[in-house]
Amino acid sequence: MTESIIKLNTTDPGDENLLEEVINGLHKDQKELPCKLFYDKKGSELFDKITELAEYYPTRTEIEIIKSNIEDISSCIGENALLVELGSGSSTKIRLLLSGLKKMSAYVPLDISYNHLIESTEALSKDFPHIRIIPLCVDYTKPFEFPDFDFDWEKIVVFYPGSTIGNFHPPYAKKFLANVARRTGRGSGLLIGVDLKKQKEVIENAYNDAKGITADFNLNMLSRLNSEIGFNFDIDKWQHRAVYNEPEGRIEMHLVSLAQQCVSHNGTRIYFEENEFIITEYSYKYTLAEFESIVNDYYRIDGVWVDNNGKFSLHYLSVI
Ligand code: AVJ
Repeated sequence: MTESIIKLNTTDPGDENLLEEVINGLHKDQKELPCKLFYDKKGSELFDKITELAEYYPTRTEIEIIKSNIEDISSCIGENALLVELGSGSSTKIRLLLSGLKKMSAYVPLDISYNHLIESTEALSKDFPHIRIIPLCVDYTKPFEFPDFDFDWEKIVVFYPGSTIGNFHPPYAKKFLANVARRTGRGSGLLIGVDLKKQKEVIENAYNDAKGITADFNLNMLSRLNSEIGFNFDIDKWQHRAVYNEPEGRIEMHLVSLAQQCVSHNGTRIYFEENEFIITEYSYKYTLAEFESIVNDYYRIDGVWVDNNGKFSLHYLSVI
């Protein structure tokens, strides 16, 4: 019998530049806050709830795609892969992969939220005691080091589900995926989920759910600024809004100021007009051709899977 190998030797690196990033964002003409701020423990829990909402089609659809194509996906990935997940999001997807893949070398989830990472990893290790799990608490958009793995693996396969790539402005998405290719090396794989362009109403509903969970998720960012870095946002004076910017092909999440107001931090005051808004997130949608054009300098496309309604896509790319 194989031992359960889960190494909890990762630590919470914190985020030293967060305050600076926040202050800079709030001093721009168009005020903005970084979307990574969504994911504290509460935010990660709210996001888990979002993935189960009737209106939020991406998670459910991607799960469907994985289920219906698990054999093809598995043969793309091959045996003895070191599976690295960027963001340890919905555990349903990774569970499907861990159950469906051929023999694997290890699963390495990377996540910015320490508590979320440890909790989800512990749950996973109970159900997959024979799989080596090595969680790493890092901001994967910044340079970081993999530990020295003292075991064999055939190739690195990066799993980047959920269309999180949509958070990047497309030229930056291209750069980011080029970095992933450079860091993992020729022959490595990238299994990536990408949300597709579609009717405006369908997209907008996904980010304006009837239960108001997405609103709580968006507003949680302000509570977090209050509790963690000493701002004094009056949460009742802010409203969630999500609009699809069709020419740009992106959902925009806004926090709208319901009054003329002022927020302060250590003597720095920031003024907001009534109806002025802070941009908290962009979520870009692609056509298959658009996505292909941002990856084909660095990757060969080995597989593209789409659901029957053409809502969402999953791609297996090999680094060239
Ligand atoms: C995690 C970035 C893929 O853009 O759909 C969900 C985040 N924001 N509802 C998305 C999100 C509001 C989500 N991603």
